[in-house]
Amino acid sequence: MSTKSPTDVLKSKLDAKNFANLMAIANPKLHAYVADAIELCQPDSVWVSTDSPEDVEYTRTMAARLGEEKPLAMPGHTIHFDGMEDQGRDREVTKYLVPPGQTLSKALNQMERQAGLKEVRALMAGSMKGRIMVVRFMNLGPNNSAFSVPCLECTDSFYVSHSLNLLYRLGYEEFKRLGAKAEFFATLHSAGKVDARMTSAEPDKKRIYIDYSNDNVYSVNTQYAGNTVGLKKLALRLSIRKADREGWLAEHMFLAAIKGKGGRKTYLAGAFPSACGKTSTAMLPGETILGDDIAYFRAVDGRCMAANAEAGIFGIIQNVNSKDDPAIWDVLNKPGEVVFSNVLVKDAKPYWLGMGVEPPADGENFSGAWTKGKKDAKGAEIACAHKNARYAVSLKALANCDVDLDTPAGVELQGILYGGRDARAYVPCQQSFDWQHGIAAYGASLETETTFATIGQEGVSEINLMSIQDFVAIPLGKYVQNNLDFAKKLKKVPLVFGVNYFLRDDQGKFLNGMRDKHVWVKWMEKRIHGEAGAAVSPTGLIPLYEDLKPLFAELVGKDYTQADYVKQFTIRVPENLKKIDRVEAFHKAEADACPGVMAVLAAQRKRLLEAQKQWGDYISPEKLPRQ
Ligand code: SPV
Ligand code: MN
Repeated sequence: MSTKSPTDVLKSKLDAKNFANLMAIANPKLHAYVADAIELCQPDSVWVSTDSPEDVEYTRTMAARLGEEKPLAMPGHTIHFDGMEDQGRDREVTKYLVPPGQTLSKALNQMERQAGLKEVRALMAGSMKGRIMVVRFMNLGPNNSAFSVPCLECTDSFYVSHSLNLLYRLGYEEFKRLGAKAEFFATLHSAGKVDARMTSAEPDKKRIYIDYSNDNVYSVNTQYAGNTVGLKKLALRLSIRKADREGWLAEHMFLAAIKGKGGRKTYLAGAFPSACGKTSTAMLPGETILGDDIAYFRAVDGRCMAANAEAGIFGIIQNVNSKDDPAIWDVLNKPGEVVFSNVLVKDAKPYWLGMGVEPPADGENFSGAWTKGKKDAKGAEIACAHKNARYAVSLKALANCDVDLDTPAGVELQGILYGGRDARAYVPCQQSFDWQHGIAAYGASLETETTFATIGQEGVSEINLMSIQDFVAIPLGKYVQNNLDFAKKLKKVPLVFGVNYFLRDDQGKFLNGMRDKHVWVKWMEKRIHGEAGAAVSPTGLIPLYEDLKPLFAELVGKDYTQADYVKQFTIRVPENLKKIDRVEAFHKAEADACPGVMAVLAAQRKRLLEAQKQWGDYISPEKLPRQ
């Protein structure tokens, strides 16, 4: 522990201007935090961003000058590379620091707090020698709103600072306004030792530790934004705890407005695990987007109000092409501020997988100089771009950005949807019988497969409840219970839907087309307004053929046949019974067996068994009674 006061530490490292900018925020806790970060990481100097246009520009300039980003041919576009072993969120080294006497669910990666602090602080000691520490003030949720959560990030990466500018609301003025009242989340990040390409050079010493009892996060020896931009998944973990304390919800959900009859707008939120169709559902042509990753919900006068915690998109850039994702394609192909990461670059142009353009046979990618056929250390061929390559862009740069993105009151939510990666059981789209059924049977039963968005083996089946399991920093059962209880605060409860874009037939062929999701979402919009019927299946209320046929014609240009409908919506009783067994076993063993969930699953099993007795194993939707 230092003998110097925080003010003395700050005075010794900050020049007069930066010192004044920091002190303009009257928050002693914040001063002490920055002083501790300085003493620990020992940067050469400290830069405090005030969010002025010059400061925003300085971040851009420094990211380029230090080689963390390189300019691309298109004005405003840059490329950033992360190291070979730093291409996604790293579950193994991301841990909650649990104080003595507390426990978290078994499914959550955790360690004893003191031991964790000792380990991560030792790795960060002196980590910023020779570098500048950047101090950033940001805000989650719209500024000056009940949703706002002030956040501080100290980092030695101007790429991280640049990402903050694109993805979040600037918060220096908010911090000044709040002064000592700001209860802020704080992230301390250091890229650690870097190589000549400015990528973190010691991946074996990568650690992302969440000291939740203090609302602090440590991140070291990594650059990948999902591990380093504190306001993203690291703050989501802290937000879930804050929401638990204060009686609201922080969710891993997109937020979008769907147009309907007479131009009405209906707001939907949706949870999908990474790489399961979330951004493309939030970006359907003709609709408007408020967010693609993290939403906050609050009950206000009995209504469910929602806001995007973020203000930009850190999106996967695999299979983004002009046909399937026109709005994203547009922004990635015109001048404007975009940071690409881990794509292939040749002649200052970016190339990615599934772009619809033949990539060049050489260039620079996340592995350095790349030529087709290049192998990694294990002998596996390195693709031209990483599957988890990303782009960062401000939502306001999108032509389809919703006008209410920054509205302090948020927007009124009328529906939520949960989508997994379930090859076997759930139909492509259904509505729950009520809120409890939806939360338990769709959200808390969400099955998926691991994808490239996290480091490790792909294609392993797992349960990822509400697609948020990696980020739940309270006991899982408590998190689910909070979701179940939330409806009690509402007079108008949003409808809950389940979608599954990954159902396959017995030959392994997908039963959904890429664009079918637009039909499901428009059907939901009609259900919300009482303009579509439904059949009652054991797992939920399913669409009627006559409502889907015109939607397919209008939105997909497809002649949707009765046979297509039967294939997609046949209830597979044995597969659904097995699904319940898996989900129940998971909740019993790992997720504290929330009683509300167990009761809903038991009732669903009973309905399935009764239906099986009446109609057999595979039930055509035409046989089911109408609502
Ligand atoms: C996800 O993987 O769910 C993301 C990107 O949204 S990350 O920042 O890596 O979490
Ligand atoms: Mn996400």
